[in-house]
Amino acid sequence: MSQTLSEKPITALAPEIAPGARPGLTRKEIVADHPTWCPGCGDFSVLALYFKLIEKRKLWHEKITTISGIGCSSRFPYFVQAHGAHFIHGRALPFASGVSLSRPDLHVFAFSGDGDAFSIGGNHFTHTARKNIKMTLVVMDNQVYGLTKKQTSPTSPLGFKSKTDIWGAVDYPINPAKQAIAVGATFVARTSASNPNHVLATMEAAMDHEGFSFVHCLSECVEFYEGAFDSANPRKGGVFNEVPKSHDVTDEMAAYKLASADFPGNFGVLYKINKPTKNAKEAEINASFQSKFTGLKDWQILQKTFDRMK
Ligand SMILES: Cc1ncc(C[n+]2csc(CCOP(=O)(O)OP(=O)(O)O)c2C)c(N)n1
Ligand code: SF4
Ligand SMILES: [Mg+2]
Repeated sequence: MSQTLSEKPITALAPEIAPGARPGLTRKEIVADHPTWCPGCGDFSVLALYFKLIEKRKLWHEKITTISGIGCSSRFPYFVQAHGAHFIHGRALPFASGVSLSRPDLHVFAFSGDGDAFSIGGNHFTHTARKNIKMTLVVMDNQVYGLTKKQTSPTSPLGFKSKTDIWGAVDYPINPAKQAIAVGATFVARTSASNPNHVLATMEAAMDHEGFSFVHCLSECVEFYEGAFDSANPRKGGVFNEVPKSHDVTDEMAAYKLASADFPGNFGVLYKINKPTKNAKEAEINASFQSKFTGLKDWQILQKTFDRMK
């Protein structure tokens, strides 16, 4: 990156552009490697809208981090020219939690697949949500394991034929939005890669939420589950029903009921409440502790703690 870092106090977003001030990133600056997804994969749309979000909100490289687990969808950070990590299968959230808690000045985005987030990473989803750690998790749900070439995932519908269920899936699928509300996520939204404007608006609202924001994004795997989301796509004869304007997003029971509607259900923000984040609570504890050691450097405080333990 050729630009020098700003000396100004760090904020999550770049300031208004004044003459001579550092501008936000352009799409050209944020695009990395050529995506290796199959032509027509829904994940292309999510990536393009992430670039748009970064450009629109004038984020700088060091103000955003992109973290993922393993899967086709989890290749995401490879294609973003910014800080990030393609981490272990199912473990994007613990990694993202560490970044979020130690760097309150930037926004953490985690991208997962349905298998990564709800199968191997299912426990991390629960605990990150209940702790209300500030970050945005976008799950690109294609209702199949794409990377490993068509196994049943936790969101595959009953009867789905795959390499692990050759006679059709017999296990009841989970409903990601319902699960997110139940485990304590403070922002829960549903969108679809086939509706670009909706994806962008949803990711933007999620980013602005002060807490754990979860975006369930339908993203078709054209190779192993073609047509899975046609019923939610008006261009394919389906319907894209938005969350009714009358819906109270702070009403947990109403949100749960709305999230329970038969597939494809309603799209938009289903649930949003404000609750102190783990980030804020830990910062408070740290500040009160550090106030007892004014004038000392972090390592000196640590040394004092070790000395006490002798
Ligand atoms: C510990 C471990 N177990 C299993 C795998 C094999 N594996 C890689 S990706 C994947 C599933 C990916 O499915 P999903 O998260 O839905 O992503 P998609 O490829 O569909 O985008 C599996 C089982 C692995 N890499 N590591
Ligand atoms: S296998 Fe499916 S999910 Fe993976 S890149 Fe191809 S279309 Fe996308
Ligand atoms: Mg998948």
